[in-house]
Amino acid sequence: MKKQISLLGGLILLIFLACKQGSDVPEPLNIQNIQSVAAKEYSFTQNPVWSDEFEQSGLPDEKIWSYDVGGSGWGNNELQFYTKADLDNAYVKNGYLTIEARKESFENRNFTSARLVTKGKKDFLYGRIEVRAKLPSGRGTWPAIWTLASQSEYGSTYWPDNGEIDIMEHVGYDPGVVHATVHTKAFNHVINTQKAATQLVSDFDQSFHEYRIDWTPDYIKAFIDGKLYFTFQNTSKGWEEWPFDKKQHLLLNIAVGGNWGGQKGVDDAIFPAKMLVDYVRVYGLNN
Ligand SMILES: [Ca+2]
Repeated sequence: MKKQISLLGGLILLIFLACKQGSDVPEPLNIQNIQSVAAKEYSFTQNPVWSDEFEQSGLPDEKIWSYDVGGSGWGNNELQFYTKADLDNAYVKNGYLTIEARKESFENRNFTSARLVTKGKKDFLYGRIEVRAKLPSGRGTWPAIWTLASQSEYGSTYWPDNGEIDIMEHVGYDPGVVHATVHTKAFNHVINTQKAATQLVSDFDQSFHEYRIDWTPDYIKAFIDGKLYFTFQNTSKGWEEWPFDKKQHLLLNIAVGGNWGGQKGVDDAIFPAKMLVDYVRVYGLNN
């Protein structure tokens, strides 16, 4: 009986200790705590902060666009010479910008084309970028809708240290396969660590499609006609992985040949090759 009493006493003591310990357990997370650790929701301005609908015929609007000029190969052994303000290679008509790659000798090259850039005119940090375009087809074409950093702020070399976002790339020998890609110092194609995804767009050269990215402090997402197919998260491990907290600018071009576009050669019979752009719309990030 005595033993039983001491057992009962021990049990009561254990319950008491358990209850006391229980009071040290942190309170369960309340709803507010949960919300503070959930992913931040971003939204964009209802109207574009800038856009080009390409409604004025002639050369592209010089308030928005400049030209990268030359036949240097552009780091990729590309075959074209990019001309400056030449209506043969870049013109606006009937509501569309056309970039036209042509087979013709010019300077040191056998092809001409154009590379339009907004650098110094329309530079932007974060936002939703929409470009509605119909792409060229044919082996050897390499159209691109993309962004580069407007200043060299990080690292020792402008590229890839300061980042590149490819909203749309397509190589003619692989028809319909559209690529979205991010390049940084840690992730780039030279060391085969680039971050990328593809989406099949079988009528890429017959129909217009909207190529888009949403760029926020936390992620870059790529869409075609509103369908998400690529997400690159900010790793928060420094500029080597995420240099995308500085201004970038937009580029539109058709390259000919090159390390990627020319992997299966160039079909001379496909020229002229045209990319038509219906609009470029850039929306700001809401606070
Ligand atoms: Ca238009």
